[in-house]
Amino acid sequence: MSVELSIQPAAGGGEFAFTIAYIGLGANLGDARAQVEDALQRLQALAGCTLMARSQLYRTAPIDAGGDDYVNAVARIATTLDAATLLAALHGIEQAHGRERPYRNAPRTLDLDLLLYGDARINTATLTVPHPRITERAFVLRPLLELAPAIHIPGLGAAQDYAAAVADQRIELLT
Ligand code: A4P
Ligand code: MG
Repeated sequence: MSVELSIQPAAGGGEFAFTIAYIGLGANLGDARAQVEDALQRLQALAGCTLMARSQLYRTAPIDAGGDDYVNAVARIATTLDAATLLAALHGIEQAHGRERPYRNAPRTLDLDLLLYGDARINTATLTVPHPRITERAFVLRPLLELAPAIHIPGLGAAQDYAAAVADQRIELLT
């Protein structure tokens, strides 16, 4: 079950260009579930973004990381922001949750990854899209496929084709 929300046209009804993007959300410090829920609200409230759909919440085993189980989810947004501006906005939401980065893959109050930005392929010093590990993680693939079962990842093909390879990673729906 995903929650669908409608996009509101700009005031005046004029045409406007937007891009469909997918955001991965994760947390495993503090009240992880509440933090992911709050981040979804903040995504909806971001100027230039409309939350189109959100996956259910999943409890997942840490991958390449230690600490507690994670709460993960994926959101689909429509945005008029360019990818770099969107990433900066995501970092702002992380900071609002007191995100600290003591070492790579450290436990975190909130992590927001830009998984997909339309069909763009981006490689800059600060942004790689599609997210480089998108096909290797059940905590991304499962909620992404819940929202978009037929989605294609630019340069990699159908996301569904990668599901079997991550079937050994523990992931369960949060109830
Ligand atoms: N960056 C480049 N491309 C992107 C992008 N597409 N989206 C840069 C977001 N950020 C991007 O990110 C490090 C740098 O990546 C940023 O400065 C940004 O400019 P970060 O958020 O500081 O660090 P991170 O999250 O530890 O790095 P990364 O590479 O996103 O980590 P991963 O690979 O996403 O792994 N296990 C479970 N079960 N659930 C999880 O959510 N997350 C991780 C993090 C490990 N294991 C996990 C989970
Ligand atoms: Mg990150």
